[in-house]
Amino acid sequence: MKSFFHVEDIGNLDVALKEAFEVKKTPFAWKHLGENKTIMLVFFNSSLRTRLSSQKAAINLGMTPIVLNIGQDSWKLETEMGVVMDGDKSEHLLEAIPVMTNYCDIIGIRSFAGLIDHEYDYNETILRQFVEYGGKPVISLESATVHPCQAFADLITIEEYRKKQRPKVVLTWAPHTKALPQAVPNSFAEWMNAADVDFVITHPEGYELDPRFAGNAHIEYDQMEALRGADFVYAKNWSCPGTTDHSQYGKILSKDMGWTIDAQHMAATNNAYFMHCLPVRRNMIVADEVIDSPRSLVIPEAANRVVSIQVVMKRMLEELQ
Ligand code: AN0
Ligand code: CP
Repeated sequence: MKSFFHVEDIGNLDVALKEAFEVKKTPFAWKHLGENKTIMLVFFNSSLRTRLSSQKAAINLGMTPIVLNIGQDSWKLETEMGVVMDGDKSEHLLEAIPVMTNYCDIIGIRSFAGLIDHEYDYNETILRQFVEYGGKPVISLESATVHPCQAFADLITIEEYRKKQRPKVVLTWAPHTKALPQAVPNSFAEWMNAADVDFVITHPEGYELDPRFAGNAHIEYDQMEALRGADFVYAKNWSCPGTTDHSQYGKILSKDMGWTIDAQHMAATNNAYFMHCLPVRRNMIVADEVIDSPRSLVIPEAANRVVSIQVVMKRMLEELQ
């Protein structure tokens, strides 16, 4: 695996899930793979789960993680091409990338969408430079349009808790005070479309995800209708993807608190499990009564973040042997 951005990068999902459960059962069985190997984890943005789960997974595999927080520990990096660097950015990505990749065998990068320029974000302009100029395997730790480690962990969680062969999984938009990226819903949709589930997306009009990710998923604008009979409810806020009108990209079109997942919403489901990638704003995205209920999977879901990224690192290390 040269890079990990999309569901295709992991290959057959049944094989990947089987491997995930082996990794979960015996996390230290591949400790030899990481001997004398280093992973660089570069964060342009905040993180709790991703930074900790990726360090833990690397340690489980016998690999040494180095974490760099851009702009705090490092120089501020210029990411635009051809600019006169007379501002507060001391170093350009063009030098920083090959320097960083010289010090490691695998590199993971967190770089959120700027939510200003649709084309810049949807071309994955920053991560593509790491692929192009770094020459080392690249893992997206949430980049402009995708969060594959999260979506893989979500799939593992659904596989663990499903009671039927083909569960109904509903991705629902929920309100938030800030404009958030589409990376989590994009990847979740991409992975659910590839999995054996009955997948429905619900959101207010204007929040249509890019068709590259939404695929053939059923879109239902009536949230209560979408939730009817659901086995898993996956809540997430995202800002306007600007799919048909790029001028709307990154805007907040609704703060409708009627979309917050509360007990009344869950009553429409088939006693569904509640999922969210975290961090979550309580009583905006989800009511306390739901996230605190025994049907909430947010903690096991976060625990599976170690498993998903460990499978990815393991496969990359196997190719480096
Ligand atoms: C980020 C997002 O929505 O993409 C990270 C989620 C894993 N969330 C926030 O910034 C709150
Ligand atoms: N779910 C997730 O990626 O969490 P962090 O932003 O804390 O890493």
